[in-house]
Parts: sequence; C-alpha cells; structure tokens
Amino acid sequence: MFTKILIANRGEIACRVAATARRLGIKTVAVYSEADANAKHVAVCDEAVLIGPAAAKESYLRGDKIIAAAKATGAQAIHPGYGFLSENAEFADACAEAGLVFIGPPASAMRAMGSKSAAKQLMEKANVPLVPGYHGEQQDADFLNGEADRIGYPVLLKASAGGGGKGMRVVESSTQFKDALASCKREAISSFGDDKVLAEKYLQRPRHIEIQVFADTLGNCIYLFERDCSVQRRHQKVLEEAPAPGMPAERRAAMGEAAVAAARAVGYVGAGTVEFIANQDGSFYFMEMNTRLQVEHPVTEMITGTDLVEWQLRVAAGEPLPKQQHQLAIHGHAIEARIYAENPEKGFLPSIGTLRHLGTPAAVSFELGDVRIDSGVREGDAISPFYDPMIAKLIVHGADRKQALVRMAQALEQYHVVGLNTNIAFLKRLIEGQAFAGADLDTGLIERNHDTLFPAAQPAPATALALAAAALLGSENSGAADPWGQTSGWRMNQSYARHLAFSDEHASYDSYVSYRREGWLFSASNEAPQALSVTARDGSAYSIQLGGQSARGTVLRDGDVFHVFSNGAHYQLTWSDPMAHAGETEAEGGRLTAPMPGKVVAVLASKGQEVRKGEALVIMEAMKMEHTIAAPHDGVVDDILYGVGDQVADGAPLLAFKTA
Ligand code: MV4
Repeated sequence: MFTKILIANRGEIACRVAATARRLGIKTVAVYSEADANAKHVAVCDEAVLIGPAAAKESYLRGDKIIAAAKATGAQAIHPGYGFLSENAEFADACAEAGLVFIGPPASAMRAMGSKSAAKQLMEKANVPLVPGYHGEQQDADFLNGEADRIGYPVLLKASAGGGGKGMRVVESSTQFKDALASCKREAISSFGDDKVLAEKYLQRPRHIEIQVFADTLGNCIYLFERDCSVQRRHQKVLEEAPAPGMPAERRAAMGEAAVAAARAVGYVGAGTVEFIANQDGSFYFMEMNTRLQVEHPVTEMITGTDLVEWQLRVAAGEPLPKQQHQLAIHGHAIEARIYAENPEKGFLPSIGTLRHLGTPAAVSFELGDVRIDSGVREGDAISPFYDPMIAKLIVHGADRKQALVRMAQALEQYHVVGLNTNIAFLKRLIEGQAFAGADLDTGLIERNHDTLFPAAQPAPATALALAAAALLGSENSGAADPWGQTSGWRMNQSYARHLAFSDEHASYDSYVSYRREGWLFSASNEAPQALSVTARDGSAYSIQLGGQSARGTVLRDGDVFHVFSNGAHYQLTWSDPMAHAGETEAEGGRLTAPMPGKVVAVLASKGQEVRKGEALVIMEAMKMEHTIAAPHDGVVDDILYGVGDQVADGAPLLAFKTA
C-alpha cells in the first residue's frame, strides 16, 4: 500500500479522499490554487502545494504542476477525484511516465469510453444492450432518413461528439426528418466542430440508472448494484438514490452483468460507472461509461457498507478487490441531495458569497451513520465564482425508502445557511412532492412538476413572525426582571401593546405583541391576536405555541435581520427598530395614525375643536385593549376621518390635525 498520495482536486471530494487515506494511515498531499489557500481540503491534508492562480485552467487542470508537486513531496500515487483531470487519458499517461500511480483506470480504457460512438460499437460487440438506432459512419441524409423510418418514430438525433444533452433533436415523423437533421448538424458543427450524428429510438419518459462497477488488476470485476439518478435539471443531477425504486432482482442482475461486460470489454480497472437509460417498462440501454469515482458514490457505500475510496487505493496498489460478488448485498435505502449555493427561483443562478452561518444536522460522518455530510467548506468560507458552487452532499440512510425520505426531510430542515441563497427549500419540496415521494421517476420530473416545485412567493406565516418576535423579546429581556420594563420604544400611549414591524422581500408584516399576566398576546400582520408562549428553548432553537398551533424553529439574528428556519423554509425578516427612528413620528405634519389595526370605539373630539397637547381625541380597541390617540401638541382638529365602530388598518390616518 502507498504511504503517501497526492490528491489532485479540491472541495468535498478532496476532503473525502483524505478522510479514507488518514484512516488507512496514508499521508496526504493537497494541491491548491491561490483562491484556496485557506480551504478546508488544504487544512485536512498533511501537506499542501500551491499550483497556480484561481482559474482551474491555471491550477487544478495543470497536470505538469501537479506531477511536479507529487515528485517534490514524495507521493507515490495521485487520486484525481472527479472532474478536472479525472478522465484525462494524457494525464494518466503522464503520471505513468513520471513513475506515479494514477488512481483510476488504464488510459486505454478511458480512451475507449471517451468516444461515445466508438464506445457504442464496442458495446454492441460485447452484447451490451444499445438503444435501437444507427451509430455508423454513413451520414447521407436519405440514408439516415431511411434508418429513422426503420427505427420508428419518435427518433432522437444526437451529435456524435456531443454530451450533456447538447445537439439533440426529437423527430416526430419522416416528413420532419430532413429539416431536423440539418438543424442538428448545424448545432453539432458549431458546438463540437463535428457534424456527425447518430439516430436512436426516442424514449419518452426514461430513467437514468447507473451501475457501480469495480475491477482489479487480477481479472476480477464486480458490480455494486445501481443508483437511480433520474432527478436532474438541465443534465445536472439533483437527487440520487440506491437502490433504484421498483427494481426487480432479475433486472438488477441483468443490468449488473451488462455493466460488468461493458467494463471487461475495455479492460477496465478501478471504480467505474456504467450509465443506462431505462424505459418505464424496465428495458434498459447503455448510454456511456464514466471512468472515475462519481459524485453520488456515497449512496452505494451506504447500502453496501463499503468505502469505495479504500477500494480504489487497494486496487491501485495491486491488491485484489476486498469483496467478491456473492459477498455483496443491499442494506436499506440511501438518498443523496446536492446542496448548492444557488437560486432555484432565478434559474438556479449560482449564489456567490460567504457562509456566514452554517448549521448542519447532527451528522455521524461516514460509514455507519444515518446522516452523512460530505463537504469541502466550513462556516466562514466563501463560495467563489471560480469553482462549482456545491456546498455539500447530504446523504441519508434508512431501513427502507420511506425512512430515508423522512430522514432527508429532517436533515434538510436542520441545514441552516446564512450568507447566500441555497437550494435547500427547493430540495425539501422536491423530496416531499408526490412525484419523488411516490417514486414516479423519470428525467422530466422537475420540469413536469414545475408549478409545485416553484410556488409563488408566499408571505411569512404567523408562526415564523412569532418565532422572530419570541427571539427578539427574549434577547431584549435577558436579565431584566420585568420583561416590559425598559428600553425599546414599545410605549404606545397608555396601552401595553408594542408594534413589531418586520418585512421581507415579499411583504411587510405589522405585528403586535401585548403582555398580560397570562402571557403574551401576539398578532401577526393584522391577524386576530393569539396567545403566544415559548414552550422550550435551546440556544437559538425555539418551540412556541401560538394559539392552537405549535411550531419549532431556529432563529438567528444578524443585526436587524432575523433568520427564521422552520419547516425547511428560511425566512429573512428585517425588523424596523423604532428606536432607530425615535422622534420621527412628530414630523408627520399633524396626521394622527392608527398604531395598529383595530376598531374605533370612541371619538372624543369634533371637527374644528381646539385641543391641548396630550388631550384624548380618539379611542381605538385593538389586541383586546384600548388605545388612546392623543394630541401630539396644541392645535386644531381639522377633520375626523373615522366614526365609532369603523375598522381601521394599521397606519391609517384617523384625523387631520394642525398646529394652532
Ligand atoms: C436519450 C433520451 C431519450 N431517448 N436517448 C441526455 C444526455 C445524454 N447523455 C443522453 N440523454 C438522453 N438520451 C434516447 N434514445 C433522453 C435523454 C435525456 C436524459 C438522459 C439521462 C438523464 C437525463 C436526461 C434528461 C433529458 C434527456
């Protein structure tokens, strides 16, 4: 076994590889860019070498600098992680030339799978099922049209050099074929510099099911079952799970054996993933092979009780696979959610910034826990524009899918990020939506459920406002004997009601809290007052009772902004502190306004009447108490705008008043 390895990556996967290396007593060398000098992956490794500026092209993609770093530090092998140089055959060759072990497949296997159409021809020979179609060299339009007619419509045209969904055209009938072909070839030449296309039967609601395979240098090759990664958006995976829901044992074995045949056909060694596209009826077809460890490998680790990075290291060191096929079994169910710094409501635009607060669910890192978090960032770290904005992978395990779903919902609720936008609330809607919860999976799940996944912005519920109010009142009163005895401008004429003005990007919420012997009475934005009590508190975690409703949430205060995390949602309520504007009320030009929503119960002044400062003019009832509106200074009542019994909105002018 190696005694020192270099990890040619960053973020969560570099940390993930380092964790296993440490457990096996292998020293680690990190490489890092100028942007990552203080990154977590540098901190968790034993040594670190600076390889260049922030841009990946000048750092994490510089194979020459990485190999030099490995030589300089005495590392014997390089783990490429995923992305960057992980599927670069030239880099694998360069490692070998430098006397370093590339922890991955042979360069020849990477090359064989790198060309999608050549790979399909190899797979055909190896009896791996392919989508009915034409993958050959002939590109004549009449010939291809004939092939499409033979395949049967709908037909999918794909750029041979493409990938990730680019350069694809669905053709519904023979009459549309030639126009679609011309358009597909135009896109293919401009995107990939190659207008070769292939034609396939178009599957209407496919699932993405992939098989984890592993091979060693002694000729053993096995499969570690499947992952269902159908939930994607624009070809980016969002949720992954293992095993695939509804997979019968015979089909699992057939897919596993097909994947092993695919790996054997290219002389595969190490960890690999064979991707299939599966029809709803269960038929499956080879798509491509990823010649690296994948982002979603933890779900496989959780259901098989393995450490795939350990397997990679052992295989790269020439050891046999730790297990044979018959020693592997599926235990329970695992789901992974990718937590991103992004804005789902704005087209999933990355959200750049600092993780000012990062609260994570109680996770038992790795192996036996029910909740695992793989992350390359810590509180205080920044998500920069240079790299993938993934914050963490959240992986849960349960005895069955239902239990895994519950654990995922709980863990997402406990994942609290302040400082940038995340997809956490979106993920929660996704896993709780009936399509995913009911395992009605296919690659169009997100688009098809757009309306439930992207609901119109909702105002903050009363419980969220009550949680913020509880935290605000609690923090003000800590240490004071009389919770209403001081400071903050709640004085409202003679009443003991206090206006708490909150707002967020959707609405403003004029809330009121009054104190009675029995406890608080709380009115959330013009709603009827309800009894409010804090039933439990643990630091920033509150349990409250509001009327007949109980709610729990974590409230983090950041200046005037109260971040309320409750039920998987994150409310950012800005409090307008009246003390910050003390004295401004007098400058309102003589208008007297309702301090809160309520009812006029008495009008004590008449139009034209001269009054003295402090004289009662109108009495309102709100929050079950009377509030007296008094003259702010000597003057004349110019007009009275409401009568007894009228309902008035918060802030409504009650009478016009002018200085005498
Ligand atoms: C397909 C298909 C339907 N029928 N091929 C998209 C990316 C590329 N790797 C293969 N893709 C597809 N090929 C046939 N014959 C639907 C897709 C597809 C897809 C596949 C896997 C995961 C997500 C997807 C999202 C949209 C379309």
